[in-house]
Amino acid sequence: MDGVPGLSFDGIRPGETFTYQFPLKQSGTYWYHSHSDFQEQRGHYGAIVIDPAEPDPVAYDRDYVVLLTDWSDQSPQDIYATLKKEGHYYNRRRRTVGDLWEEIRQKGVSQTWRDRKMWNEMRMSDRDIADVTGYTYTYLMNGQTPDANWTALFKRGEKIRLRFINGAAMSIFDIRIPGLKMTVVASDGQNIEPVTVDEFRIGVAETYDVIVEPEQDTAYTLFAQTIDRSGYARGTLTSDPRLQAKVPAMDYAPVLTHRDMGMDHSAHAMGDMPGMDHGGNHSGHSMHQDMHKGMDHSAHNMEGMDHSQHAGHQMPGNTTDLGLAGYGSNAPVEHLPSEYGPGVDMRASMPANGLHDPGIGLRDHQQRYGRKVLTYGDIRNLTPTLDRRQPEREIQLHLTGNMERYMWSVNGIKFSDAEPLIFKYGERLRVTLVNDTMMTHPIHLHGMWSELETGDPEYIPRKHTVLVQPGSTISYLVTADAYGRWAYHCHLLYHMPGMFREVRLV
Ligand SMILES: [Cu+2]
Repeated sequence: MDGVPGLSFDGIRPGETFTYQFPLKQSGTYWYHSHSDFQEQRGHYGAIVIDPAEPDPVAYDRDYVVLLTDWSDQSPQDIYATLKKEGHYYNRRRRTVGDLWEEIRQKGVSQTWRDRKMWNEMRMSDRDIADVTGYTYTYLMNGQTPDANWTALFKRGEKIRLRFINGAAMSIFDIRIPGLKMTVVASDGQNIEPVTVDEFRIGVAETYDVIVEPEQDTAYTLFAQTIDRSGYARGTLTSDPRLQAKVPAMDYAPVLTHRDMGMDHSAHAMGDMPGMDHGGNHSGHSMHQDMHKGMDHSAHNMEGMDHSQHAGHQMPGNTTDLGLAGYGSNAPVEHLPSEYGPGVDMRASMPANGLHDPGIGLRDHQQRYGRKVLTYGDIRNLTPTLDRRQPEREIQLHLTGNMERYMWSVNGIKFSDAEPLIFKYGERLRVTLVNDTMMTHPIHLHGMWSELETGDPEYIPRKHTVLVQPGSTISYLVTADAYGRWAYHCHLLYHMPGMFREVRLV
């Protein structure tokens, strides 16, 4: 019943009734939405909360659903057509003359010139964090605009469970409640070992349940700024409906770096790369291919690199720096022939492991603001791993695209040209996702759990949607335990037409 029209059922025609019937084996915070056309962007979604049959391991006095979405008065068909014509259309964060002087002050004239030339030749912008932004979106909390200020009440001393659901079409949010610690107790409906944070990122389709315990009779702002800082959703948690708290300023907007291109060998990467030919005949889409041909990785001086600054930095095929030898994929990252074509503008040559990466725009929040930010590496399932088998099989999938042409694909092949992925009933497999783009993609597998390898094989958390950081890898285990034809796709609505696979269980 985790169905998608065209794959697992025929869809529901106007005026028709369709009855979903399924044995309830789970509990927790979930949501539902239309999978037809772009209906989800039009508001065709809702929250689902399933109470557990047994006593809840999480103690709380009251709970609220906090459903985050993005609304545009433009039709979704218009938005998609606009993106197809100009992938950067909604990105109004182009560089200014002031930015140029600041960059020169920080990096010097020659480095600034080299960096800018590179971005221009790739026909990319280092500010492409989100495709669709606050330029057209209003961000909603439980259907309310920031000014309408959705409000929830509490009594001092209560434990409040907030069930955050990201039901947006295209927007990844960073959530915090100034003045309150949040103890994360569940993700994607599954109980996890409680972890206390100041801030967390929620990808499209993910859910996170947190417990907060306000100790004062006052108001707090529920603040959910988008990943590109082009807007925010906002609400209030208060002991008195007449009170509201200050709405914080949004944090600085992130800028993409070489790390996000899967070239995590540094800030020096572009500067001291002998044999790189910046001149001449590069068409935009082949820039990276040429760049990597020209790079002599073996000769590149790796000494003096400060790995400690890169939490979770990991060379492909080397898991020792995580202390997890034998856990996670050891397979080298290999690009397929199908990844070389006009639909792919970038391939990560040295992708980092995304497990301990808070994500672009959040990496320095601990240092800068003293905020503890949740990472996937912090998540352990509350109860022991059910399927304890080692994977029999490994699959590496590359998330690929061309921003300029607004084409998205898997392994360089868009859905309409792709063969289904075949899973065999009963098998245990490992999927490693390699993000060969500079966007953050929330990848959603229908029908089966994505058991995210966060570090402890005894307590593997089960996710239905996994954020894959730009230029990074992440891997999870899957037990193929549900016959059928399942959708497997990026949950960013306008990436979905291309970045999509059918998984067929045989
Ligand atoms: Cu995507």
